[in-house]
Amino acid sequence: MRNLPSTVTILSVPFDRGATRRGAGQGPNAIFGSGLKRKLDTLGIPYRVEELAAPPEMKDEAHNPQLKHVQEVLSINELLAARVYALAETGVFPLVLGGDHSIAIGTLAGLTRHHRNLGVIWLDAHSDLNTPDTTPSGNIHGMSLAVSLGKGDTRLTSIGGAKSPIKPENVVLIGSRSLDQGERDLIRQEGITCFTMQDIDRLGMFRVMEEAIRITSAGTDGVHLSFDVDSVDPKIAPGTGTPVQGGLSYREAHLAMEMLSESGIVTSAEFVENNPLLDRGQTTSRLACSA
Ligand code: EXY
Ligand code: MN
Ligand code: MN
Ligand code: MN
Repeated sequence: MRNLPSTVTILSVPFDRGATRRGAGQGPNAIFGSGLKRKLDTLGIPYRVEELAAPPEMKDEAHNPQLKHVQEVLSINELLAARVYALAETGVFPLVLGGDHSIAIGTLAGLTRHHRNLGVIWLDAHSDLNTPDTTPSGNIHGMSLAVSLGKGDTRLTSIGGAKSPIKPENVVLIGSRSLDQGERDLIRQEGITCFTMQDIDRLGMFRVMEEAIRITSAGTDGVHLSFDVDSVDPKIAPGTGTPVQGGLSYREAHLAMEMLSESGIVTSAEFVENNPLLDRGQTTSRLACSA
């Protein structure tokens, strides 16, 4: 049994300055090209599509190697936060298509202006919990969850204005297998639930998802799914800029989505890091449209 959202607005965000490798900016078009609209029509879900204009590329005048392309990241995320907030206020399901994972900053800023106590399911090979002090790359897509927990550069944490920061106890990481030391420290300090690939091997995806659903829906007023396609094994989803071996199988990824759909808890979602320039036969985009 599925619970389908009543109206969806797809926000296409062709932005990839939060990552080193370019190409995720072409992710939304590749997903449309792989049949997303047909799929939604078949399921009978009414939707609208809006594309956010990517900010003009700026010369990184005050280049900060710990915070690369911060001006462009600020600019797209302010825009995105405002749109997501407006949609959430009118009861529409925001479905954000990235773009690199730095756009989660805007999505979550908009959502937490509307929701007082949001649950977050973060499916990702990484945890994106770096700050300018811990980042090994300076890439902001590796910092988005930390920013949404109120940690890091204040220009980033204040995107979207006054909001209720996400509480660490409402966050569940799934599929983690590439964590930097600073990220591990933060997970421990903040008590964030983290189901690594080893946990999935041992417990099975079914139990992991049961727990994730229980934790993120307990006392919350909405649940956001942040789906980084690099959570899936690169053999199945090769079109991504920071692939890590040993990821989710096709069936594990499907089971996760099926259980979330049945639970009816998800109030918004984003699909990010799909890079068609690195994809083979658009298998990653097709996976994003499969059901
Ligand atoms: N942890 C690494 C960094 O911060 O540079 C890699 C982050 C990759 C982020 C990808 C999208 O999830
Ligand atoms: Mn990510
Ligand atoms: Mn990732
Ligand atoms: Mn399925």
